[in-house]
Amino acid sequence: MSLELFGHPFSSYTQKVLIALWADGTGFEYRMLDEEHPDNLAELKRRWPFGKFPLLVDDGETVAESTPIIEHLAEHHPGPNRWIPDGDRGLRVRFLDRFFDTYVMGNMQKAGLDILRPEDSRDPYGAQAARDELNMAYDWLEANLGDGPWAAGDNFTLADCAAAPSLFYADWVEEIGRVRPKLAAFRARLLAHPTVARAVDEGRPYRQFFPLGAPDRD
Ligand SMILES: N[C@@H](CCC(=O)N[C@@H](CS)C(=O)NCC(=O)O)C(=O)O
Repeated sequence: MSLELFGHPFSSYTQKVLIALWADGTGFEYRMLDEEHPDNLAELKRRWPFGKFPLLVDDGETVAESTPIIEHLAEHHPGPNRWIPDGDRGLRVRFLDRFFDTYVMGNMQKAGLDILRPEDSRDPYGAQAARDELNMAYDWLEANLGDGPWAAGDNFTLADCAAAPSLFYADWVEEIGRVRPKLAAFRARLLAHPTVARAVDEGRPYRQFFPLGAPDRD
């Protein structure tokens, strides 16, 4: 078996997959996407022209997109965690995974990355709309998260792999705040999970690259 993961320690979607790999104790070769490894970037683009990461390569087979990567791992390299349970609980996990990727991570990226555009190509209206929708997502989560401890109940699942990096960074863009105590407690619980704590630590040296400036916490 040869598993390679193309990614970067500060990338939220890379962290989503790393959390699953580490939690299962699955061995892999980390193909770091940075200036010191131009070959890795070239291979990423050759295998996946969109250039988005993470990307998994399993014995030569390319698997793109964080959720299908974790599903691929669950199918072909299962570990102790059940990333997507059967039945209604599994449906809830899949729904929450989509929710965190779309409404939290997606809006966090839109609001947070606008500043990287050339000044005359920025989209303040779109960035504000993303912030508004992020707040809507927080309110929805505050009202609809169960009593946990994890996103879909007692077990750490795919939904938590998506929730951890998305809430981690989203709170830097738009604070969850004290008005959403349940969501804030969930984020804190996620950050205390050993694999999430490791992902946060491995991303720490790159905090100066956070486009809006990283806050002095977490
Ligand atoms: N839907 C993709 C999103 C991946 C994504 O947006 N990754 C970011 C890094 S966190 C990226 O590739 N950014 C570089 C780019 O967009 O060119 C997934 O689930 O893996």
